[in-house]
Amino acid sequence: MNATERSIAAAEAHGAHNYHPLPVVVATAEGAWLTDVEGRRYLDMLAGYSALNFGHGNRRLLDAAKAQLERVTLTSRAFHHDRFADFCTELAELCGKEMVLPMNTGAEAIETAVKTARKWGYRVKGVPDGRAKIIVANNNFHGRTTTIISFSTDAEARADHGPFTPGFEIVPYGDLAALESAVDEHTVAVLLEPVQGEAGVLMPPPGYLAGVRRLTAERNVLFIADEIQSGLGRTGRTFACDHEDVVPDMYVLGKALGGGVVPVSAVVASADVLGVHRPGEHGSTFGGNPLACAVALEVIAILKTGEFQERATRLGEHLHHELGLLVGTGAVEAVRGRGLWAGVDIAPSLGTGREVSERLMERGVLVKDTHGSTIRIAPPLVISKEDLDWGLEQLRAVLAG
Ligand code: IF1
Repeated sequence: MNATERSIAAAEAHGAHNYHPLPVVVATAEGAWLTDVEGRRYLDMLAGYSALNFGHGNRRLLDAAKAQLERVTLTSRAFHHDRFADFCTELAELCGKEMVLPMNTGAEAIETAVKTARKWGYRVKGVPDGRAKIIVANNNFHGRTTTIISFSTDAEARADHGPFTPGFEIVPYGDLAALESAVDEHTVAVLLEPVQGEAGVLMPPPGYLAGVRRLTAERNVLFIADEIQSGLGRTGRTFACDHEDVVPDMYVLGKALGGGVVPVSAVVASADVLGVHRPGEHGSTFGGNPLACAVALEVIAILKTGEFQERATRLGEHLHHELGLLVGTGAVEAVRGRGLWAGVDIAPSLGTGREVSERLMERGVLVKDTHGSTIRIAPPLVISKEDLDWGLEQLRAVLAG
């Protein structure tokens, strides 16, 4: 057995089988490129599901992490530390909000947003205790905790994980009329992805986000935008909501906020909303730790330049132009997305998304399928036009059979 086979065999023997990874064992990475244990190189067109927007081994992020590693990495929130205030101040400013509640994973931030909305409902809006309702969209993906899959429409995510958490209602994504009729006096929030990632990079109908914003403002309901995957430059703006000039009541952030170096997530909102939390009512051992704050502060500084949003816009236009040429050729049935983010529906006759991903892997490109014959394309935003074109060349070659 070679190093790849040995590593995979051991992983299968001792790692739970909650994933079915492509048969590649990554050893090092730099920019948009990965190198496996055999020394083979691959173009990364997944970027950790948008956690690696700023590329592998980003020098600014590694230097920020290394400097902090030598100072202090964890204090718990039992004490202050000297990066926390700056992190909260800078992130709140980036979002145009007043307060930040830091966590670690996206799911933890979603759970924090759910708990915050319910608490706001009882303590501010005056919803009777235990009656708070949160409206979500079908085909959502917000994480994998028991409460979050309670409002999932994905049978696989829900199977054998019951009993489920009540207090959620599901409406069709993009359907404002359905949302309007679902909002009632117990509704405390609407939770949406501004672009539905796992569903296959589904874009909202034009005006939908603005309509949700108007409706929730009128009905005193919190609009929670899950920008964990769509945010921080991926679609060409700092937030996907920016494309419709929509400002939600709560931004839920994760993935790229930690630069692909450390898990960092957060809920960002006004003091009226996040001010509902009192000491001891919510928290996490690692939430807002010094290392996380140091890296996230560098991510925020990078985002403030606008450089990556501009790259995602410019290269994204090129990506979508090239992918658009494949539609109608018989190989690709549809392409969706914005910026350096695309969902590509491959003609099922050519294979499943997994099969296409395996063929791309053989040509040195790594992507991830979502459902059926859809693959997602989401490279690090540092990718060069030449590398993007080379990746597209491999896709055209795979689709040509
Ligand atoms: C896996 C999917 C993507 C997310 C949005 C919250 C979270 C995610 C919009 C939770 C996480 C990850 C989870 C990862 C694969 C990936 C994923 F396929 F699962 F659905 F990107 F589409 N909101 N998405 O996309 O954040 O707790 O993971 O930090 O679970 O396999 P997390």
